[in-house]
Amino acid sequence: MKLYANEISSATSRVRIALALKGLPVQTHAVTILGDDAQNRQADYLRVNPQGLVPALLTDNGVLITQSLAIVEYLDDRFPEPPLLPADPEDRAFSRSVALAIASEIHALLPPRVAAYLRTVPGMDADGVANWNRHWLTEGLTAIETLIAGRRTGQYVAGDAPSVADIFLFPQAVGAQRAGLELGRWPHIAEIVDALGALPAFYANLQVPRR
Ligand SMILES: N[C@@H](CCC(=O)N[C@@H](CS)C(=O)NCC(=O)O)C(=O)O
Repeated sequence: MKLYANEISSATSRVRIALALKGLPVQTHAVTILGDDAQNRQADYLRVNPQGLVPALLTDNGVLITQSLAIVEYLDDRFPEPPLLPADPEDRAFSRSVALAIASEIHALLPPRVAAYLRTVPGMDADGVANWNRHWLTEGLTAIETLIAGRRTGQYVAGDAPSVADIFLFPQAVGAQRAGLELGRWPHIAEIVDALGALPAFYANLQVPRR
C-alpha cells in the first residue's frame, strides 16, 4: 500500500495510527501542503486526489481511497485485527460520531487552505487566524467532552480498546494543546489522551508541529 502523506497533517496521523495499531507496513509518498508551490494543489497530485488533500491511500489492488475515515474503515475491513470499531452497533455509531465531530466540525475549519483564504480577508492577520483556530477547537472539543461524558464506559472514548474515535481525537487534542489550549478544561478528553499517549502507536505517529 502507498500512503500520500504530510508530516504536519493531523488527518494523515489518523491513518498512520491505524496502520501502527494493526502493525501494517506502508510505503509513504510525501506531499507538501504549505506555501504557494505546495504539491497538493498541483496537477500531478490533483490527478491522484482531485480534492488536493492528504491523506490518500493506494491499496495493493491499485484502488485509491480518499478521506481519512474511509481509509481507516477500509483498513479495518481488510485487516480486521485488532478491530478499530466496537462490536456493539450503538457503540460503533458513537465512535463514528466522535470521529466525524472532529473531522467535519473542527478539523475542516482549520487546514492550510482555510488559513490561506482567511489571511486574504481584510483586517485578518496571523493573530486573527490563531484566534479563529482556538475558537473552533474550543467550541468543538467542549461539545465532544459532553458527548463523551454522557456515554463513556471504559478508559478510551468507546470502551477499553482504542477505536476510530480515539484515532481522530488524539491528533486533534494534541494539536489544541500546541495551539495553547489547556486540555485540563476537558477532563475526559485529557484523561483519554493520557491513556492513549501510553500506547506506542499514538505519539510515534503524530503530526510534527507546524514550523
Ligand atoms: N476530511 C479530510 C481532511 C483532509 C485534510 O484537510 N487534509 C489536510 C492536511 S491535515 C490537507 O491536505 N490540507 C491541504 C490544504 O488545506 O490545502 C480527511 O479526513 O481526510
